[in-house]
Amino acid sequence: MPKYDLISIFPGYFSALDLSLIGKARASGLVNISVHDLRDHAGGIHKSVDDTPYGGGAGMVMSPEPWGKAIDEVATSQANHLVILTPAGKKFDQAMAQEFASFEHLIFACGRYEGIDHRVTEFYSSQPQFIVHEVSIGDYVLNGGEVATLVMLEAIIRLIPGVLGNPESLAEESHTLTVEGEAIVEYPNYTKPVEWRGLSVPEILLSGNHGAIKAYRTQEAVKRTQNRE
Ligand code: JE8
Repeated sequence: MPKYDLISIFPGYFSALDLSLIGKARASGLVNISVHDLRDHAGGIHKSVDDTPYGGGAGMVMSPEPWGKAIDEVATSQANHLVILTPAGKKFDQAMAQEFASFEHLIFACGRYEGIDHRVTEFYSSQPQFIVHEVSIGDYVLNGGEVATLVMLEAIIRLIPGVLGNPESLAEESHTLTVEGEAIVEYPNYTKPVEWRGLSVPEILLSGNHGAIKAYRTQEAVKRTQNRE
């Protein structure tokens, strides 16, 4: 079963991983998630994990020593994929989710403040049993890596065999749908009642003509894809 080790000074963020699909996947032994408090590896009576930046500048930088200890504690002799969340990282997308879903062990380093001393990236990149991935979930500013890790885990874990009840919904969904080899977004969905606040469900969806419905859905999905770009 795939193992995910999450390291953070705010382990409470990850209580959401007890819920819904991910909570069920954990309870049924499809994935193993361990949350680790970086402060357990902090030094001194004040348990500090940060310090002022060399070269000056605003804010604080996370010290490498607690990170080294926390990462070494969860490392195995096998391939360790170390994911370091940073706005400077490679943009996370569905292809990366698929790649990460194929790994048996991922370590997520969730920094705060101005981020983690860069020697953590440098050191583990130089270790043959580690593969370091600097990842960003998108071009907007977050306060740390925790929420980004939640986003990534949700995208990754639903791809693990057995996690989705209905594997058809995996093949059918957005970003795997294609028209002439191009990825298109989802078509719009409707359910009962057939009329709501003066708005009707498109007639064709009530027709029972499966060929026409498929063509209509593709046409609407292509429209949405074009409006988005
Ligand atoms: C982070 C982050 C991802 C994304 C990830 C990790 C650690 C103003 N400063 C905010 C600038 C440097 C980073 C500071 C906060 N921070 C942000 C992210 C992310 N993954 N897509 N946006 N932001 C850290 C510290």
